[in-house]
Amino acid sequence: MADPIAEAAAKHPAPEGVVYTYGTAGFRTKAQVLDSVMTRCGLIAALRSRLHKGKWIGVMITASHNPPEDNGVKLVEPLGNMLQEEWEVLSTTIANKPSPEDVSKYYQEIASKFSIDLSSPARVVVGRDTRASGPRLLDCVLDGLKAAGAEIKDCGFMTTPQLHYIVRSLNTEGTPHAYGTPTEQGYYEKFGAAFKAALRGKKPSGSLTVDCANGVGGPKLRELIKYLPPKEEGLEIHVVNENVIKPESLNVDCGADFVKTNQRAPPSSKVGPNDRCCSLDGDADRVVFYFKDSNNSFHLLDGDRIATLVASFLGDLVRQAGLADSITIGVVQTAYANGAATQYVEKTLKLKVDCTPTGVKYLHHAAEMLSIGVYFEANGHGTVIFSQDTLDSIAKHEPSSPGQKEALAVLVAVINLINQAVGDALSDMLLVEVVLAHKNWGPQEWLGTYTDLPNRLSKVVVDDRRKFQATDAERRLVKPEGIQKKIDEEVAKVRQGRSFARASGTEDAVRVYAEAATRTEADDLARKVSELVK
Ligand code: NG1
Ligand code: ZN
Repeated sequence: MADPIAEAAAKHPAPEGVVYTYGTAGFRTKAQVLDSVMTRCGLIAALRSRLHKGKWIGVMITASHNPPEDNGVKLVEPLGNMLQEEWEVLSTTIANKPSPEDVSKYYQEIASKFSIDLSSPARVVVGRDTRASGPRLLDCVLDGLKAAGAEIKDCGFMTTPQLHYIVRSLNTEGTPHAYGTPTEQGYYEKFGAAFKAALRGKKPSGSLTVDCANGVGGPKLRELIKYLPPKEEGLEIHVVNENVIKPESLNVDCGADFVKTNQRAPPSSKVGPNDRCCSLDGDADRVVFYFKDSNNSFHLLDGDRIATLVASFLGDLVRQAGLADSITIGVVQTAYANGAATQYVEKTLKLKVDCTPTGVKYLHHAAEMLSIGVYFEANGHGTVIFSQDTLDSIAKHEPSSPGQKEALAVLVAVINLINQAVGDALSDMLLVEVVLAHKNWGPQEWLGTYTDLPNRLSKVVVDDRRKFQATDAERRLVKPEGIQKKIDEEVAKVRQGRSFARASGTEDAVRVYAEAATRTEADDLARKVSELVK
């Protein structure tokens, strides 16, 4: 009897000698070796949907900020979360099975292990970014899904957060927790209306120049603009780096990763002093802001800045609405957050800070423990999530003054403006603009809230990064033995020093972060710690 699973796997055989890992951002590597992985991810997605009783599961084909020749795939859970960890392991295992028969056998094994009825409905929604390898890899996913007998919804080009939005909306449609209309247009309608409502007649000053990394964010932002208030009343947006016709230009000399890593504007940037700019990454799930001051000095307003801006604004709204007794706000960061940002949240905003390992899933999980959890990685990935209790308290709160009523209205609109399924560059960008408009702030005032400690992030190539094992939210190394003591000794030599080394989850390297009171000390510390790691 024909075995459709083995047949699909045979159609896209695994190249020899490549070992795959479902890491922090799914599978991600050179596109030319991803065909077999894609088909197998289709199989996993169908199994996962069946385990969730036919709820929609998402498959996003993207390599985010990586170079154009790379690609990748990540799976999305029914409420728009990242794939559960146990299933990351199953995905890794199936991806590394050598023969089509092994793939089929393992597919059956997963079904038996979780008592999955293979004849029950499976539903999978697929999206992809603008990479040239996208259509081929999509076909590979579809072959897996068809073999597994899944119902398929192909959304074509999507930003990663749009796909998460659609997955969550499909699964909550018709329930009390309906998230939105499960279409791309539904996404624009929801966030466009929320932006208008959150501005409450305030007009953002000047304009915002948005660098779209020559990726999918460009055409999607163009579309979103049609649903925003006209520029005379709302935000004037200039879209740049939106060339998706030339996929080889994706993330090249532009985009959020370029700006954050190089701490400078894209070379093509032509904006004037104090003009607000932001850069999205290749799949529009992260954003960083920046500007040049009147002396032409570049200033980055990264994920830490977005987190502090948004947390302070939400804190004010909660207080002004008379809800401070029932709602507490917390900020979740990783060790890459600038020490000055952490101190500002704790000492000035007087809010609690949690630190988690790198990777959005850890931050999201920690934020879920809070009534309002603001979480951002320094590189611009992040969002805000509200617990159900918090949403209920806000919904039933009776304001006792016009001031409370106004604050409550802004708070409700801001909640709708935030993509709670996942960090979303477009939604985060509009959120920042709302906060700046309400505070009547330009980028200079935003920058003035605290002064970043000079810092350096370096990448050290090592023979085997698995030798580096970290603890304490990846701030300390337990292995190789003795290395942490040496790092501590170097840190103690500089003023306001802090440094840590950890194995990257997405690249074959160890990352070293160092900060200190001055640029020279930070650079020195990074160099010394890198030497220890080598
Ligand atoms: P790794 O390679 O594990 O450091 C990088 C980023 C993360 C996150 C992931 C997923 C840094 C220092 N690390 O992880 O924040 O964005 O990629 O894309 O920016
Ligand atoms: Zn991304």
